[in-house]
Amino acid sequence: MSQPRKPMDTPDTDARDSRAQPLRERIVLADHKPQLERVQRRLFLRSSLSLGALAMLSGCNMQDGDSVDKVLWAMSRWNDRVQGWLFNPNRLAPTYAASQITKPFPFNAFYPEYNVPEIDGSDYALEVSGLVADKTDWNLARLRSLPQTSQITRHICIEGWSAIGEWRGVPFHTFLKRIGADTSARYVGFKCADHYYTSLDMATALHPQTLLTLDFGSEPLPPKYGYPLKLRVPTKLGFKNPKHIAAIFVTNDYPGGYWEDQGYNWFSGS
Ligand SMILES: Nc1nc2c(c(=O)[nH]1)N[C@H]1C(S)=C(S)[C@@H](COP(=O)(O)O)O[C@H]1N2
Ligand SMILES: [Mo]
Repeated sequence: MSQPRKPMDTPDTDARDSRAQPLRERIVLADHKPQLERVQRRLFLRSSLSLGALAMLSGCNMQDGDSVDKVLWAMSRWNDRVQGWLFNPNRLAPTYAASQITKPFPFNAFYPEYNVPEIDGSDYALEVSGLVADKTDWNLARLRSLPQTSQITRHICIEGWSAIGEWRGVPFHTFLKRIGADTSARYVGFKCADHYYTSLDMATALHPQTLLTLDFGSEPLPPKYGYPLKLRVPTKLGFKNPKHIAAIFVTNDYPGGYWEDQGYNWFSGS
């Protein structure tokens, strides 16, 4: 960036002096919306960033021996914030006809299908914690007593496949309101029975199509597709759709995720 302006364009000296601070504190985008909009405009107008700008935006100084990985990871976190501003959280994902459903629907997890967890629905209890008023557990009967809705949407996996499926369950915003979640909090985190974990921004958690899913088609979720409970998030990539959910928590502390912590872009959606 040739003409430095604060805060994204903080002059080089500042960028160097502040390197010890956490990225979050140096790039306080939320508090600098007008400046962010200027940066966005420039990013759209220009097809590429200079190395200096990349260093400044990411908080990494590659001359100091930062790895490309570290820089890209920092850029990815920065990109999350930009995307959060760019995309309207109420934009709907496309829906499809029953005739378009993919059969058989693919299985995916960080382990092979023969290691899918076996969960006994009769003593299942979903834990709820963090910034919520009502922390009582939820068994399956109680989850099924809430209003249910169906959707046919496309699941897109970062590994290069996609498939259309039908899921049924409780709109997640209904559930969050029911447990008295603080919807001004930043994140909703998920812990799964197979030790997978992920998290969503609150806007996506409240999105009208985000579904706390109990059924796949007209049947309870088969084990491989996340029995007894998964979150279907059609506005996000597949890895942000946790299966076998054991616990849900509302928090202001960035919870990360299994793939996110290995460098996948946290926002990963539209
Ligand atoms: N608990 C859990 N949830 C998970 C995963 C996992 O390994 N464990 N993998 C994610 C990924 S990368 C994908 S693509 C989808 C696959 O869901 P499916 O088996 O229903 O197609 O689940 C997501 N949710
Ligand atoms: Mo995936």
